[in-house]
Amino acid sequence: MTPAVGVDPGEHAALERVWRDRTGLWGWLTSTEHKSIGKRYIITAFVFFLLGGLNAGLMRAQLARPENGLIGPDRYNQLFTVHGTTMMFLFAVPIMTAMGLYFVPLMVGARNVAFPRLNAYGYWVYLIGGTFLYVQLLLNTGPDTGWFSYVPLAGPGFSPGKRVDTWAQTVTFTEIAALVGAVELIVTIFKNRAPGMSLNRMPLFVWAMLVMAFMILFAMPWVASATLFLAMDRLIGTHLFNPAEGGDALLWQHLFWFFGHPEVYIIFVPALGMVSEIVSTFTRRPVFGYPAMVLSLITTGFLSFSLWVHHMFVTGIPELGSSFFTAASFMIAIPTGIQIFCWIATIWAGRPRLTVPFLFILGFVVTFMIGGFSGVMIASVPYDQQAHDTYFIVAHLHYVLLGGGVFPLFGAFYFWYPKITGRLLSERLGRWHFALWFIGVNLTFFPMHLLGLRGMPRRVYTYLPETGWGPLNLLATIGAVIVVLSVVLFLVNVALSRWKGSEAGENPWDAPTLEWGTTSPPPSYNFAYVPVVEGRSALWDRSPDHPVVTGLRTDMREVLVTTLLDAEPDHRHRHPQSTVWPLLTALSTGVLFITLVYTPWGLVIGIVPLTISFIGWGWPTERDHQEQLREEAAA
Ligand code: HEM
Ligand SMILES: [Cu+2]
Repeated sequence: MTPAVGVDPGEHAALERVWRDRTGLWGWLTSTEHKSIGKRYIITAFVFFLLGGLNAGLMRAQLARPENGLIGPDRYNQLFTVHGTTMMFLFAVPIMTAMGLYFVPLMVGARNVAFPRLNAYGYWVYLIGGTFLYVQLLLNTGPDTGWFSYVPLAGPGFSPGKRVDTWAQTVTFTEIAALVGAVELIVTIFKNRAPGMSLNRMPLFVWAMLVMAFMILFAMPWVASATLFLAMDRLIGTHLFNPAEGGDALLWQHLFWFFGHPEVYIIFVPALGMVSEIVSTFTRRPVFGYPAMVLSLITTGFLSFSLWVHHMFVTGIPELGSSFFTAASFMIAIPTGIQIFCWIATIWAGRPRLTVPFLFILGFVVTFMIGGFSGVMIASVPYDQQAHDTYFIVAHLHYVLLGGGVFPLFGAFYFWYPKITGRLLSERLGRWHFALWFIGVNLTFFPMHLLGLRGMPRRVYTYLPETGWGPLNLLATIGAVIVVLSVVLFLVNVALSRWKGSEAGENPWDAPTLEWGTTSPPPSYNFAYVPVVEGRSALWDRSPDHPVVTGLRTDMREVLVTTLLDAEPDHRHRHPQSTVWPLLTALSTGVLFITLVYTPWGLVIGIVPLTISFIGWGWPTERDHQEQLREEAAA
């Protein structure tokens, strides 16, 4: 790789030597570089999106006409469960953390994430968990109790076999990976920002990632306890969820939704950050009302923890309680409303360039608002009692998840693809992709509102012709075909542009954030000279002979650690080498969790390789020793 303009070739060569991964397969397996991990994380999550889409396509094919015989009830149960589980646990949350793990270090001017080995571990654990789920689906032992696996259906009494255990362990794997990602993001943002990037100068995407990471930290432990309790009830005969023996079935729903509601905002909050970056770049002005934007993100994070009971309105909870959760559910519309008004103000005052990323943002606003409106409807108890468990809910949840998550993500792909690959995606194919996607999504999901109002329940594999649900279902399936076409077009675009796309250069969009201040793709060390940030829009506010940080060592991996509030230089830190131990530790974790599905002895068997790999992880190498000596000599 050639050095960036203005970088001394000697300096570049020295930095490359210490920061670059080994080449070949071994280098890939041992990499601890955030861009390498981030990229494979994004690709893996996208593959899970395609697999989840495949499940959805099969379901839509089955539902296209009444009494269709394509897929039987057992298969159908597995399909919607694996689809929901994939989309939520293996696609939406991981792809958001992955975007953070790739871009946050670049956006704050750091060389890598704070704990690079842990980062690699998180990715491998996630990959093993996802693969396990799909192996089980192919073996026809995929989970079949829905993505929230309610007890008592999911308990030992009604779901013998290993299907639910598979679900519980898949979720456990992804919890670990998500927590790892959250810890990485929080510490990197708090301690590795470039000098000058005080908290009130952080890009809105970084703020969104910070809020998301804290939400993961507070939400995941609840579902972790839930899946652990479920596994215990099933595996060693505890009765935590069994009312007959003093347990509590409703406890499951409280634990699950105390995580599950924040979960959708864990997907939505980073998307808000993406929207802000794209709006700002393509109107060429900072987003209007920075403090209001930041406070709205934080408020959304807090409020999202006070809504969970709106998923439980039909469980017979007291009326006063329901009213409280209705009010809270209405309230969450306020911070999102503020953000939308701030974007409108920004666009109003600027002159927007209608590039493909910007089109996806416009699509996001329209689609997400439809989902928001149906959300306000079902937040009111009497309406929810009517719509509960019908296709109205399926329509609503896809409008918010696709509108609030996938639209911004596609925008973000078009926006950042040139930074990752060095080439731009085709705008012409991109416009077709956008148009088909927008039409397809609305055609698939809008009719579901009507189906729900006409009484079609969710999670049914077929229906009678007399119900009259046939035509709208056919329409929805035609919509799904258009969605598939649009995604194929996207894949073609990605593949063609990889080879034939026009060269991006450092900053093709003239964007303000730091990641655009280095080559595309960035070198292994990100920045030859760690930048000093002079304003909220780092690149736009940069003075002609802008200052940089000098004096970091180039004969070993050394990074600058800064203070939490003002990002003043605090100390230097020796950064660990790449290693294979995170992979081995993840494999050991996999052995532990997967054998636990089949026998409680899994704990005893799995603890042995896990202990060995943790010891290996912490074992100092000769190189560590040498570097430590050099460090001491210099001090
Ligand atoms: C655009 C492609 C998609 C199509 C065609 C699609 C279609 C479907 C269908 C047919 C169902 C089952 C309805 C039922 O029988 O109850 C379903 C359920 C679901 N979908 Fe999607 N979906 C898509 C994308 C997504 C995405 C992107 C997400 C999340 C980010 C998602 C999350 C869910 C969830 C959570 C469920 C509920 C599963 C359950 O009932 O346990 N879907 N979807
Ligand atoms: Cu909710």
